[in-house]
Amino acid sequence: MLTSCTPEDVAAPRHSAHEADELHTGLQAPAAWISPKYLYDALGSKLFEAICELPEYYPTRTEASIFERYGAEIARSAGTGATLIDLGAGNCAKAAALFPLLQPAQYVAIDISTDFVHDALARLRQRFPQIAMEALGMDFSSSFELPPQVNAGRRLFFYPGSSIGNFTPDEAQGFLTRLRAQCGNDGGVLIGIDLAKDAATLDAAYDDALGVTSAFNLNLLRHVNRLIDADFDIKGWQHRGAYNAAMGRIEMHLEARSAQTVHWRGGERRFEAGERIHTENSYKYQQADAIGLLERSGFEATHVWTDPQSWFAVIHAQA
Ligand code: AVI
Repeated sequence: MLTSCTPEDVAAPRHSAHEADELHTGLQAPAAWISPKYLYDALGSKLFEAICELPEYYPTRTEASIFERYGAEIARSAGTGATLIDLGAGNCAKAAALFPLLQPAQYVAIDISTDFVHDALARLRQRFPQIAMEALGMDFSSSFELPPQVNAGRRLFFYPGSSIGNFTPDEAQGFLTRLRAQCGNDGGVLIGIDLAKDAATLDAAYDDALGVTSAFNLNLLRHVNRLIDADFDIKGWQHRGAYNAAMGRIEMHLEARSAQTVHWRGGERRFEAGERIHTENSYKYQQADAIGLLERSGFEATHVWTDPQSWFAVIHAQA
């Protein structure tokens, strides 16, 4: 449902000086960029939920089919009774589907979209009153300090949906190394990673016929307008999403439909017609490279499960 209006949509702009600096730097760069984290305001999170329902967007349903088919084996490998820490929890649906198998002692849902994750957890508490739960609104991509509300017991990080693909491989290794440091000696990670496949399938997944991914990408400009008082005219931009085979990644860009000058608090920039702002990468891994990435980050990959077409991998890796 895309119709509800949350406080985040109508409240005064909220931003930190760091965010304003980061946005300013990206917008002034010769090849302009905006971090993909700005895709996720309240509406962006709902649009991403809608993307996950699209026939073209295979990752969500392929990953779900792996959990459905191998759930019992996954639970045997990952163990029960851990503190389950869901990174980028969104609507918490993926983790909730695993509760009966993993039986977590505590569930910690972390997401950059604070209101969205708090609302999702409030609903989940009613369904699973026996599980202790915490919602944390934080950006865990650059630093990683878990607050004291997170239990000291064995930690199982849950990082589904191939969100790891939104980092460059170097950033991904840095992130997983920080995660490893939070695992102690007995923790681990259950991670979903999208695998390399034909370009036509990938292109369709990131440029769908209904235009939901286009709306998701363009909504980032709406979010930026709110954060730094920018005057992006949404209708003056178009979505571009396609596989870059040389880089092994999907790239999303926003392309100016005509020459225009955009102003924001503390800066301005002229964009020529056809000029682009790079908004997201989504790396697609070979299975062996995904395992190598985990092992270079200090994990031992204990099990890999894939679908019959080998489009997606779920990996349990131990500290
Ligand atoms: C969240 N992340 C893994 C998604 C992806 O596939 O890279 C974000 C997304 N961007 C466009 N469609 C979905």
